[in-house]
Amino acid sequence: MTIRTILQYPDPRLRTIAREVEKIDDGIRELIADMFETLYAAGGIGLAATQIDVHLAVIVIDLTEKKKSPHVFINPKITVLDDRDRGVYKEGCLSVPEFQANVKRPKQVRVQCLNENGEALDFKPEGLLAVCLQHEIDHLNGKLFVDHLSLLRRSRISRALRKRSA
Ligand code: QAP
Ligand code: CO
Repeated sequence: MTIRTILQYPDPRLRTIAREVEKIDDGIRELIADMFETLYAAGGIGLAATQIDVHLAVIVIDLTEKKKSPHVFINPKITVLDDRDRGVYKEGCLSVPEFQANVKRPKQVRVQCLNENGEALDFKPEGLLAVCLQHEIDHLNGKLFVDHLSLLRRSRISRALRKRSA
């Protein structure tokens, strides 16, 4: 298992659209193990493969931050069930370190995907899991939570991060 480097905003590779996983083989199982290793080392709750520069539709989430509840979501499809029912959550991202911002998202969504054993899942996540899945599925589509903010706030964040890494 390897801790992989997490791409940092505004790295253009974060804009890559992920491909679907065709077969859950040893390569995918190794990717998943590395993603959990990277997630836990960074102290996060969710990571998309995009963030480690692997452009396959794989997400790992552990909301407990105690390595107790690892969940894998492969080839997720999301459906918004009620566009008017939205909630605000203060989000962060391992690719946008030390920045948080309120993001408004639908509360009622349906997710269809595969787990690490290739079994089909079809469920309606609630609360933080619903927020986190939408955030991570955005990554697979080359989208970041800062894209939900105003252009002014976004340019301030990218300037501050560029300065920090310079
Ligand atoms: C996405 O984010 C998320 O800035 C996962 O200094 C966040 O794991 C979904 C993190 C909130 C729903 C709600 C961020 C760790 C972790 C930082 C993360 C930092 C250290 C972010
Ligand atoms: Co993120």
